[in-house]
Amino acid sequence: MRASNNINGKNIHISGAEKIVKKEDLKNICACLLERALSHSKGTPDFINIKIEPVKEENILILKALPVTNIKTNNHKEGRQILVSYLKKLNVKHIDEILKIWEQNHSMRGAILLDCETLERLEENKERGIRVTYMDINSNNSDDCSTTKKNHFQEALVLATKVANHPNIIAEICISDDPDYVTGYIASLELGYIRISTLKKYGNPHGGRIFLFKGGKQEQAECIRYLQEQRVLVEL
Ligand code: WAQ
Ligand code: MG
Repeated sequence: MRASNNINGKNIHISGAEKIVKKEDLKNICACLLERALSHSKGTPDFINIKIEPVKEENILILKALPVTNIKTNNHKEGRQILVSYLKKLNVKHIDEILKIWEQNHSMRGAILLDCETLERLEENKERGIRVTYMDINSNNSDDCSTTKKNHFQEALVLATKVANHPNIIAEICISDDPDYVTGYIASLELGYIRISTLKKYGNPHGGRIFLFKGGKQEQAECIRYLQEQRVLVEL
């Protein structure tokens, strides 16, 4: 599902969500997604799109959720230092430049895919970014809307697990674009999901994601395909 608002001719993203469910649960899940689109703190959308596609069970990759580490920080500056320390642990170069690129790009629907050696952005559409799709938690619970209610942490863990499991992704860093959600993370297969309690100032409406890529040209295309198309269910 995706919901947006057209403000002065500009398309502003309000809400989006992905589900992989059994056919018999479709009706209920669609109603839940609609409810989610209509109750976002960013406002009432004037456009909602719910797209439904069949998925073959044998095409679904099942992944184990990344292990989670919680780090308490008192303010966003402290959070930033923690983030940098983990990037150093991963031997990432050009950290200042990477953080600048990450912070200068707001209101994208997707993420920046950055070659962390050349600092080249690899998305075809740089305004939109790469949107990771076709993923969900592996759960049987669809009797109510509990699996479609916005749960920043759980959705991020699903996305981060999918992203980190690509062999050419070194790390992901993320901050919500929700003004009142200041917890962010850095994730990688090696580090797991490192949750940093304060990574931006309360009230700041800017956020975004950046995926750090390392590899050759051919691997780039394969990585983009994986991020956008591989069906993934994540076991918590
Ligand atoms: N694929 C790629 N990028 C995305 C996607 C996606 N499916 N969804 C969102 N983004 C990008 C986009 O640029 C958004 O503006 C930005 O990420 C933030 O999205 O453990 O809520 O949905 O509690 O606001 C972190 C959770 C929450 C921390 C992240 O992101 C925790 C969050 P949001
Ligand atoms: Mg958001």
